[in-house]
Amino acid sequence: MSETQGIDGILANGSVFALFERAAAANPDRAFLVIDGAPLLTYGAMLAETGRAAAWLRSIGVHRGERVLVQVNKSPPAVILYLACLRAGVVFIPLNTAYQEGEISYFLSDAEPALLVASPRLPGETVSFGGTRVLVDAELQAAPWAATSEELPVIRTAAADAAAILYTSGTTGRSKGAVLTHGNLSSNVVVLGEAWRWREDDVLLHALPIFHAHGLFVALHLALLHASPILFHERFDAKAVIGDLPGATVFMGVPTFYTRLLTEPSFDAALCGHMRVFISGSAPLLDATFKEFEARTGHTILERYGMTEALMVTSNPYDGPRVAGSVGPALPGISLRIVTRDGQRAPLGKPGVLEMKGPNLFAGYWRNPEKTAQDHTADGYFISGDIVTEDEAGFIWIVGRAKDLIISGGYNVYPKEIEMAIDALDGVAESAVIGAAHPDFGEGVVAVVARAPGRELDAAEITRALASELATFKRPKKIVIVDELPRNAMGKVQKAELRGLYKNAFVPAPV
Ligand code: MCA
Ligand code: AMP
Repeated sequence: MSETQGIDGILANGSVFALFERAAAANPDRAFLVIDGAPLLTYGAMLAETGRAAAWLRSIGVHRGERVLVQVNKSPPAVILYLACLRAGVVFIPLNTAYQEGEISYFLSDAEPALLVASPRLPGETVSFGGTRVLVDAELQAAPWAATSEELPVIRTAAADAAAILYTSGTTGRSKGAVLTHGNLSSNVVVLGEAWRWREDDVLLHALPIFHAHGLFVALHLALLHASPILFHERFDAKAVIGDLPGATVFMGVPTFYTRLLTEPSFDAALCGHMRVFISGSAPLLDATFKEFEARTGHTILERYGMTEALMVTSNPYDGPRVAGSVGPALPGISLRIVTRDGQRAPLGKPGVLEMKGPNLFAGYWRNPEKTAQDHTADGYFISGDIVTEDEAGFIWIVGRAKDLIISGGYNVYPKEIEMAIDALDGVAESAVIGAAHPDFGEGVVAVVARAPGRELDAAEITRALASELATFKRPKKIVIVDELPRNAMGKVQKAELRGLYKNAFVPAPV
């Protein structure tokens, strides 16, 4: 049966959870989450538990359309909480566990959640925080809905209703919440299931974090859409992944996952013989990684491209050929165009900014109509900020970024945000943050900091000062203190020059 056959009625419910309910109800005895080889929950149990959790949310006063802000480690109860929100029509807002107090205060005031679920080092030690009810992670682990006997049915939502808000930083240095609707999530997962030929007997090895689109909406949703077992890893660990690979058929990761697997001598073709597909995204997959992976395992990694605001946008074909360095053509139903600096459509092979439109496109930035308008064209295309070319076969090649962005290990770091934090420190005149090639993370963050006249600066002290302000992955892995930053005749800081100067900050210079 084609994945789309018969789902029109389900899609009419509006809730993406209705898709998962259909698959789970048809396969109640199939394992849902498997940890260390032990099935923890069946799909039938998942349905019952999310029903109770959704009823519990309502019983504590969290209603449809309200928001739940969540910063907890990846765990089965965290997955149930997410699914319960979808089921109850409550808007789920996951936060990277690396975020620090300074960042979280902002999210709390911006999102105004009805419930905050957080780890104890956060304000969650109290039972309420500025009117927001708080649940600490330890309480979540005890499944507070366990004693609830009622199971809330799947709430009928409109496809245009918000399902989740994902915060993404931006070139202005302030995070903004991308509002993803039930319709966005449903359409994207159905398209991906077909594009990647998901099979009834697939088993997903899931080692991605579940606070970003990749781990939450792509990996988790594809398994849920087909009631496929998930070999559930709380974090990526190359040796643990290798241990579980023989029982899996599908693996998804950021390029760092693949380079780390390749550093393991035991990672070989025999381990991967039964694997159906390895998928990569969130950051550029180097040609060298693609080729080394193929030579070692016989598998060509399937690279795809997406964004928080638009979910998955392009994909290399499942049935090949998968082209190293390209992210493939547009997924079905998604319209792309490439626009040059003067507003014209770029000819084939010529670079321009990628714009996109389709059922995958988010509903706008949370309470930020100005930014929403700024990032869309008059005819409703979203302006990605990625510079791309298209070849004759319709394959997209990402050749640069119009936005000042560093992607480190699959996490986005916006230099502006780091520069603002550094510039606020005593003794700093100004700073410029750039990315440099990094053997593990793809790009690593480098801060070039100019001292104020007559002041001394210490790199270690800057690092310490940033600790409460910035998530670990955003903190510069190298800080260089200088007297002044290079500028052009117009007085603009020359980041290109700095990138050249520090390109070997993390990798040896060629001899
Ligand atoms: C951890 N650290 C990092 C990163 N991760 N630094 C820079 N970049 C990172 N990505 C810090 C740690 O805090 C620690 O700092 C030090 O680096 C070493 O940590 P390590 O133990 O090696 O890290 P890890 O815990 O193994 O994490 C690395 C990781 C992780 C497994 C690659 O970053 C990861 O899971 N990345 C996946 C990101 C992802 O899912 N992106 C999807 C975004 P210290 O030593 O100071 O404590 S969604 C998206 O982009 C779109 C929609 C798309 O297309 O998918
Ligand atoms: P995010 O805001 O976290 O969703 O990150 C989206 C950005 O990640 C895109 O705009 C791209 O710059 C980048 N990205 C995602 N997938 C790929 C890929 N396969 N290759 C290169 N860059 C990618």
